[in-house]
Amino acid sequence: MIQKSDKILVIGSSGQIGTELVQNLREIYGISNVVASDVKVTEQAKEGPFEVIDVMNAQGLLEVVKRHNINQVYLLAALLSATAEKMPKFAWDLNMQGLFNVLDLAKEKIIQKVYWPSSIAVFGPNTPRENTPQFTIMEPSTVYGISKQAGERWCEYYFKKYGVDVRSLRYPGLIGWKSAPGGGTTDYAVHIFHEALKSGSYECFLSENTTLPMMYMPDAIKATIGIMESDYQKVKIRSSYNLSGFSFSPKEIALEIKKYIPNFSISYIPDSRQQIADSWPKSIDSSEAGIDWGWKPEYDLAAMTKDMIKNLKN
Ligand code: AKB
Repeated sequence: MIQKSDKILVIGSSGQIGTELVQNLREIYGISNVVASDVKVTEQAKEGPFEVIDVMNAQGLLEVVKRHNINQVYLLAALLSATAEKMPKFAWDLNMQGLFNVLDLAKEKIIQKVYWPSSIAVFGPNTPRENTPQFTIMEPSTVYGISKQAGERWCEYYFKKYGVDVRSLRYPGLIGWKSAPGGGTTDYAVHIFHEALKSGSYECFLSENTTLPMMYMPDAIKATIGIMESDYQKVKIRSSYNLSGFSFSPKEIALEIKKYIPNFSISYIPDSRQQIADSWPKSIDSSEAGIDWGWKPEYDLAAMTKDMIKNLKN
């Protein structure tokens, strides 16, 4: 439920999700009620309230929260899968300490609601890969996945022990035209569009039949704001919800792009990200999210491709 008094802080607001989330939240809550923040000043600072926040600095975070009377925090600052493998200790520190600093604000009742994203990376090589259920084997083999799985456990713990209203989604790979992804294994699904339009060819870092769960950004934003605005008692899972859009492989998305750019060509040179992708599910069962708070995706591969090409051409 939206309240006039809501004052929202988005941490890590200049990233792939944050850029679009801030725009959407501002349309709903008003520009002055949504404070964007990142570790450094970005172009976003010109569009509305903006603060420089290092989420590892609990005192600095508290000062901003108090100064703006913040009651909801969306914590998006994190290192993604591929980057985290390059700096495991820093990834663990950032992904965990950032979460604790925000959860503790809610535990102390300084803020009322927290959004924290999890990921399909919580699953691992022993997880059933097709239509992966909400509750299943979770033995992540990446630093990012380990930090997300631990984060999920802490979210549920803070909910049960301290009554913290924390909500979370396990994002699949996200595809959007407004902002670039950074450091993920699913990033190819965005780069491929830019390269197809720029040079007509793309060298993919995953092999042709690597099927992964993906989602178009408008659906991801709808789900994110949707779970945050759902009634408290409807959000029954306080670790993180499975979230699904559609699944495809590099070969399948290339074929879809060819419908608009017939001469487009793709080649495959798998790198270290292949191993990460091979440990993740191919498709996700998100029926709990549908039953509990009404999740339903709108876009499939064809609709997403059409919209991406139209917008990137513009
Ligand atoms: C990544 O590839 O690391 C992310 C994710 C699936 O969480 N996009």
